[in-house]
Amino acid sequence: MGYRIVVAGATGNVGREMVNILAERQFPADEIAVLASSRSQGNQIEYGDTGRMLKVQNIEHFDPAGWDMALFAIGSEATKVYAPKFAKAGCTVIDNSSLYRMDPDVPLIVPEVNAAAIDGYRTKNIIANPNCSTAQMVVALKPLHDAATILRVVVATYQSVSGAGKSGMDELFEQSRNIFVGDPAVATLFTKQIAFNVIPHIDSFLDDGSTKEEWKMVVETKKILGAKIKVSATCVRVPVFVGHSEAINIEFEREMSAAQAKRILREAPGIMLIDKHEDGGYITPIEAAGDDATYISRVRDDPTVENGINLWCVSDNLRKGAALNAVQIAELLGRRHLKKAA
Ligand code: 11C
Repeated sequence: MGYRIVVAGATGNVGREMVNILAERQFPADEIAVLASSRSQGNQIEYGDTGRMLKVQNIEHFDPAGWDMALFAIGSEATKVYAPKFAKAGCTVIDNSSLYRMDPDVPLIVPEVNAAAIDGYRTKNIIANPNCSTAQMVVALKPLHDAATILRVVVATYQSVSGAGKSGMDELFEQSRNIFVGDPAVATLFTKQIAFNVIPHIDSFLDDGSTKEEWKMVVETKKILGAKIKVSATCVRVPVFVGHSEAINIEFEREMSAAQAKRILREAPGIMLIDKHEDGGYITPIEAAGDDATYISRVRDDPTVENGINLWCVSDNLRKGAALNAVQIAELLGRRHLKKAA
């Protein structure tokens, strides 16, 4: 017997990827329900490239009783309404929004990194998926932290417009087209022109001058890897459609060289090390888009500190940063707790 699984927000960027990844990974589902707001009710979504069509149901009228788990990609406001309802009905919510991430009664999970923490899900019957920029970073940090204990991380991100949803992708496309034909590049979603530009601002500003995206990288990394790790982040939006990149500087308590780090990263789960010291011997977001791996390149010693390295980390923000991680959590929940499927 397999699972009865729900994807809520199935018509958005992340929800569509969730449906595709469930199909790609042949998730042991007996039944799949795809939900969205009333606007999309009745639309059809293909289950991966299987040819099987799923009809979109209105989340408002959906009864979650009898469903095993629900992957949520509906944003914090809607999650506030529907997650407690689903969880209470016995359907475990795996939530991609930021709403529950810092709730002490909700585990924040990246399966390659802190799988055992999932056992705490029963209190609320909700599991949180981290922010995309945190997810790929902790995949890279975890094996290094195990080897030499990370003291401090300084990260600058280069985040694609798909992190801001389909409208972010549309804005980059329209502005680029307008610039080529001599029309004004109007900024609606982003605060400044994103085409042929970069914007050092993602999410809202906090009192200390940092942004909420930067704050999330700090507090989520601490929740996943341990409160002692110091993180300083600068998050930047770049004119890339899919794939977030990060330049990461790491300081360790014990000895760690670039050569050691490469040996460790080569064997680590979820990571592909592509690091040739030659033109093009590194990974860029265009090459990571559509892939599951977190790519690491440009690993090198940082001679300005005692035990420090620098590295470049790239991943598909819609996959490992969101949908893939959620499906991996569903698989983990199945294996460790629900144990329904063969
Ligand atoms: C971005 N990282 O690139 C954001 C998107 O907290 O889940 C995901 C926001 C979140 O804009």
